[in-house]
Amino acid sequence: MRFDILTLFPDMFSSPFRESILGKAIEKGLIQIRTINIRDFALNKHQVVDDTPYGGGQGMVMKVEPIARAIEVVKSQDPSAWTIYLTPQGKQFNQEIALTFSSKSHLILLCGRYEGIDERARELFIDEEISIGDYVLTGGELAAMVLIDAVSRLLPGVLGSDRSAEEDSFLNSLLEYPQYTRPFDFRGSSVPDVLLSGNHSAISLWRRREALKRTLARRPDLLAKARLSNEEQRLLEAILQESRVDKSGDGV
Ligand code: 4HQ
Repeated sequence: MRFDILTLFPDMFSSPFRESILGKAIEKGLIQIRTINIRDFALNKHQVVDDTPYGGGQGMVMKVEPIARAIEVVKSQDPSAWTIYLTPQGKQFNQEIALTFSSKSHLILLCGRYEGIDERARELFIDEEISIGDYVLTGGELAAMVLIDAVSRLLPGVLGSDRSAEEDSFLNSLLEYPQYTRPFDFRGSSVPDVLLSGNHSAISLWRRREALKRTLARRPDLLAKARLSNEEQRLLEAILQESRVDKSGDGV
């Protein structure tokens, strides 16, 4: 899979993608990440890429021509490339969108700075607008990195093992169960006994209960749209029943 990043700050991308899993994926040729400096496509003498907004107001707007030329160069090499603009005004990124993008062969990611890009660049060259969340960044670069990271780890061979079943678990909308490793006792806080029991069905049952409890407590919105198995449904009923008993104060 290829990612072409259009940015005014290509250096921001060097170390995050050299490290660890993505670095290995690049070495193995599973993903290819290119940065393209939008400034190289400014034809004016001083390579100006921004200008003041029509109508006045604060800040600067990224000019349409350098963006247009940069995208057109990439698109002329591969007309099938899908062009994404990172913006808080876009559709909110999630695991399902990551999965959809992972089946594309070539993404172009446009990173805006300042007050964003000229509206005509969006209308004429952008296939889809994506937001990584409701907060304001200084530019689209970090958002592009988040997207590339989440998409790349879904590609075959990028993670060591086949994790597809686990990805399903998030798409099925449950949070993960708690994890522990050595030591058994840390400052008086110990690991739940069941995890040392060697009883695999008891461990699996405990984990499913904990995942349900955690999702209920922290992300009831996820639980509402979760597709639970019959057994998970029963476990959830039992958890809800327990919490009703706790609240009623019986036996206290
Ligand atoms: N920005 N999700 C403003 C973001 C952002 C986000 C990128 C800041 C675009 C012009 N991008 N520039 N949140 O905050 O994607």
